[in-house]
Amino acid sequence: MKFNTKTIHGGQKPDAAYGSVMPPIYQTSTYAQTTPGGHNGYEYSRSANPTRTALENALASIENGHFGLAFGSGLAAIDAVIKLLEPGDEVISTNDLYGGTYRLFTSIFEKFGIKFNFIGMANASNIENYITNKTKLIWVETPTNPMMNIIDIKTTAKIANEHNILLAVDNTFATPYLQQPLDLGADIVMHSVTKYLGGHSDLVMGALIVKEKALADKLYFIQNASGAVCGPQDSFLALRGIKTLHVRMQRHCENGKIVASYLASHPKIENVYWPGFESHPNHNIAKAQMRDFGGMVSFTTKGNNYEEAIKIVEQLKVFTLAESLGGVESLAGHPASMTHASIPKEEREKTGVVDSLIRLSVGIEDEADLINDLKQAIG
Ligand code: P1T
Repeated sequence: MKFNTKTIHGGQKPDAAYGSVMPPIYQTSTYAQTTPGGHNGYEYSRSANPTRTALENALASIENGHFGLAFGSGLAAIDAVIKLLEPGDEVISTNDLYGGTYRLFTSIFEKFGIKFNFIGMANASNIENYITNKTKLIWVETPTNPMMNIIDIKTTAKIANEHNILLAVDNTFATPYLQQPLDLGADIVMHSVTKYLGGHSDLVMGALIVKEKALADKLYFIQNASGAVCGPQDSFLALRGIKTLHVRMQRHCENGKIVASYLASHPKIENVYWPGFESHPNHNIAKAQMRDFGGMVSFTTKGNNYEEAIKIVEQLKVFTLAESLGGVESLAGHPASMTHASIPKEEREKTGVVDSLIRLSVGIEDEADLINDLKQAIG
């Protein structure tokens, strides 16, 4: 099955009871048993729920994995991955990443004795400098949030494999429409389903997708034992969102290119971060591992003035000033004071998250309205 068919049919079959094409929302916590243990595969909805199963099958299919697991948020999915580790283990992570992931790693898991090295991975071979015999996981976001750095998944997977280290890729910004990390050698794909997969800014959810059964079993054990699952209503919405992922992503990419090019030509703009530019340091890697360049664009204004950046995001009218990304509507954010405020200023500025940085999630509205909105807000 090709990708554009998998988004609609992958892992799906009509419901056994009445043939409904969409799975029913099985709004139930529990399932009747004929005798203790005598049930049809479902006994309690933390362990499994048929609507969630339909979603998990769709997730596995679109990422070319064999097993999908859906969680109550993206961070809950990341939390489950780190719970594979033991005190004393080490993780090598991208230094530019979602602020909430950084906070989870440093404020929660460091105190349980897990050590995190946050490093630049623009040159993947840099990873080798940080590998010790305690390194158990490499954590990669690509494109990164919010600086749009591109990390070479294939080379990273080769390094991870040679040292018997797990590679997890946060594929939230790219989605499987643009890149499929499991095919490039990653062990785990993670999503904030809240974003492009859901696609309509109406739910919070996370996902993990893997190929290996033994790894899936460990993650399933953690999912059930820790309990951070999503409910059947949200599973239904995510499944509906996934069905239009390919058409939405195509438009996000078209509009992203138009917006990035407009900003690059604006005299008040200093830097535009978007992997589609030939001047992007890892443009060639982006071209090799991604089908297109996505709808996320970050930029800074000349003079790096905090107040000016705040004024711009406040004046936008079609773009909504809000956290999050990946919905049909365009959003603008100020990472230093919003999504990345939990990263200390010295740390975030090292990776380029400066006071004038603005991040756009370019939606699928008419491009003329988006450009006119930016024009009036930037001046
Ligand atoms: O918000 P949640 O569903 O828990 O997902 C966390 C997360 C993980 N990974 C990436 C790359 C993310 O961007 C996020 C969430 N990000 C935002 C809310 C944001 O505005 O950047």
